[in-house]
Amino acid sequence: MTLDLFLDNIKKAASDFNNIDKKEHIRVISNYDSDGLTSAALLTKALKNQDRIFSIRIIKQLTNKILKEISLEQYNIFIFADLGSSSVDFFNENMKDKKIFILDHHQIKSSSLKNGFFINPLLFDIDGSKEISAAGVSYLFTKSLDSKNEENAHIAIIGAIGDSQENKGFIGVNNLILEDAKKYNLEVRNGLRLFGAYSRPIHKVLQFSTDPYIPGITGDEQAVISFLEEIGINFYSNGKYKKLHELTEIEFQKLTSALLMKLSNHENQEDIFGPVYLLKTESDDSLTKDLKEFSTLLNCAGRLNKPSIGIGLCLNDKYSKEKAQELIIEYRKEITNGLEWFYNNRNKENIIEHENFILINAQGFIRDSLIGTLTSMISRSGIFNEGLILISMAYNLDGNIKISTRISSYNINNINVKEILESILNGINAEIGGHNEAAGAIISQADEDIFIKKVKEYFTKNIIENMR
Ligand SMILES: [Mn+2]
Repeated sequence: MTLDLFLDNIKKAASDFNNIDKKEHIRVISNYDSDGLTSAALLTKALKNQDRIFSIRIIKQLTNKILKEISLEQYNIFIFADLGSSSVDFFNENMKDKKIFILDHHQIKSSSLKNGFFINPLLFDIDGSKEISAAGVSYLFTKSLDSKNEENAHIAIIGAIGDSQENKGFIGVNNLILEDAKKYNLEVRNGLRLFGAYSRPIHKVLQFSTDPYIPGITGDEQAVISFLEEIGINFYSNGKYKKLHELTEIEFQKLTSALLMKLSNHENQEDIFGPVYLLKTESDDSLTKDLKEFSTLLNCAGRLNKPSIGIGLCLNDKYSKEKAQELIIEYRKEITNGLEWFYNNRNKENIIEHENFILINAQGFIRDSLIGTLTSMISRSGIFNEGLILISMAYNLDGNIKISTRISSYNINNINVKEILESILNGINAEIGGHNEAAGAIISQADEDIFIKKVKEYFTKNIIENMR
């Protein structure tokens, strides 16, 4: 029922959009993460198909400064993807004469957009943190514009994975989109859910596995090599390191049972097996074969400030694919350095580990655009109890602090970290965004100490039970 109403709403918006004069320039504003870039790519494909004139701007966050800039632009038609839900009042007041399409899944402040279409699953009681992402909304919108766009469904799946909506499968609307994708280029296999399992050599896959975190293996190249030798896996032959799919059946079984042993104390031991999402048209060693890797690649592009490469990858652009390898090298370097910094600083002055929360103050040691990703990686590493709240901070170049909040492992208690962040920031000048599972904010560096003090106060006052 609610789904029908949601789809109706999308259809209405799409048919209105289809009536817009082809002379109108369409301005697309989207987010720099995987979900935002896939949304932008889906829109790009659809708008190109319609021979429309359009331009895209990718931003980190819809700040007041950027809103003001946008409101002064001369365009008449705007599409906001993966953002905009908390700016409806601004649009109503300052962009009255524009037509606005919001394709989003973030939390809503006010629901009535006067001058356009506000498409958000939350308006229809559909869980925007688990059942559909902005890429999913953008996909459904473009599919309503023209059913031909159904062939792009896999791009929406990449966005949903990027927003952590995949948990050994999908639920809700995402599942419908997955079924569409399977009709075309997507293949779902049951396999080893280790990052880079197709594109990277085995020893690297194990060394860099943070989801799950493999005790005595993750992060330690020498330990990985001894482990593989011990269990009798020949991971190097003919001058080349082998990849997982190059192992014999017997070697593969040896590896998986040895990994299960290593993870025997791990609650989610079986998590290393499950659905793997692969593009049929990509070769086994392609960086865009496995959608989980594809999604990470898009995050790299965004976070290293190269969003056009990310969008290009979704459009299967040759130049972008050539650049992908460089991106990943640069990104890995930064991530490895960031994780190293984290492990070296645990329980020192910059990292507080409390029974209800973890506070990581990375200051200038980690890039602000990477702090959210690193916090997500740490939250999924299995080193903290399930349901614990992680709060990270990193300086940006404007004299501000980027704050990221995540929940350790899966959100079993249905905690809303955005609400928690809002209460902590009460009284501090901040711009807050996000949803139940992942939220962020920007505050001034001048408020660093007061913020840390308020985090501690919040968690001493509010025992986890009260947040359930
Ligand atoms: Mn999103």
